[in-house]
Amino acid sequence: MSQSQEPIDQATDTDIPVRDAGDLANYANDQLIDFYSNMLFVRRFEERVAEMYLRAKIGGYCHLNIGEEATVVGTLKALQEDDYFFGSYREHGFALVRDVPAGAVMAELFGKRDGCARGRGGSMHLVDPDRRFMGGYGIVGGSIPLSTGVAFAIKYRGGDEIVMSVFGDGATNIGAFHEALNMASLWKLPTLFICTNNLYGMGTSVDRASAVTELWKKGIAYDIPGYKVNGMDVLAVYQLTKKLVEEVRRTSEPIFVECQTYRYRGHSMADAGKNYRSDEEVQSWRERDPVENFRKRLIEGEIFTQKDAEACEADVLARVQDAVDFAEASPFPDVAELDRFVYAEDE
Ligand SMILES: Cc1ncc(C[n+]2csc(CCOP(=O)(O)OP(=O)(O)O)c2C)c(N)n1
Ligand SMILES: [Mg+2]
Repeated sequence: MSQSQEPIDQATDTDIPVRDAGDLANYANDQLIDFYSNMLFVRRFEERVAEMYLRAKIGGYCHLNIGEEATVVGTLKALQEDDYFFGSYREHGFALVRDVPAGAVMAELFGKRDGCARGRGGSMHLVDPDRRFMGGYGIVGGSIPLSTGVAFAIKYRGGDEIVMSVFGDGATNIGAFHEALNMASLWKLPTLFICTNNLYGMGTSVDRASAVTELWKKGIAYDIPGYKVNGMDVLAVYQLTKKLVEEVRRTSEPIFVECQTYRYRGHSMADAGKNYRSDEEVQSWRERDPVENFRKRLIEGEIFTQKDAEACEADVLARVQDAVDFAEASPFPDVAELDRFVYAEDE
């Protein structure tokens, strides 16, 4: 597989184009199909999560990645296995792409014992330290200082891993975001900060909440280079992120990326997503659908056929069903164990 050798120029003014995709020819067929099947898997998994929520199999808060699949897949696929990932509460898709077993993710959403947090965390607190998937956090911006702390630990012990820290547009208005970016820059910590700008923090649009609406600029105040990418195009996201992951690893200095994306559904399962945006707006983003458009592109580019796409769909649906079956079969945690994991246990 050969990557595009185009230089990556840093965004330095307001006129930067939203970076668009590389050529299919720069990728091996297997990799393109892998990107597609991962995006489709996130889409179908999340649709099933919504259904399971309405069937009261899942309780509490529940935020879906539907619409954001290109950003989820394009960013995470650029990370190496021993790199660390931190996310927000909108993290189901990231867990799946990080290869946390889908059954363990669904079981966690069901609050079951075989969940990836043993049924203690639920939707917002998926975690899998073995895969360096460090969560899943309910506090907006709360994971950003933690991810910076892990980057400090890597540097302190002389490792060559990096940290990918993913958060929403709303999180960039939180004090902890600014403190963490300042420290990451001052101490040159290997962190790739990724902002998923889906235009809203709950029902509040970016321009009502943030004095600076070009979010990629927010790192520049701390001398952190900023980039913006079309977050609806998996190749555009992957191509840029891949280069920046290696840049962070090489220099041990932080970089900031804004992925312009959109969530089709409401903020959470409790929000219909209709009061603060128009149907036309949602429709205009649906026309840029990352999954549909990529499938068309792969068929037109003769990477796979319509028949292959159907086989992929069937395989994805079967795997989602397996995850649901696994979650159903798993028991709830024993009530007698309610206070386990609150304190460290002797070996
Ligand atoms: C510190 C804090 N303040 C407020 C909330 C309530 N809250 C939950 S999600 C959210 C919006 C965050 O939006 P954004 O960062 O853009 O992420 P998105 O949901 O769009 O992925 C808010 C205000 C919270 N969880 N934590
Ligand atoms: Mg947002």
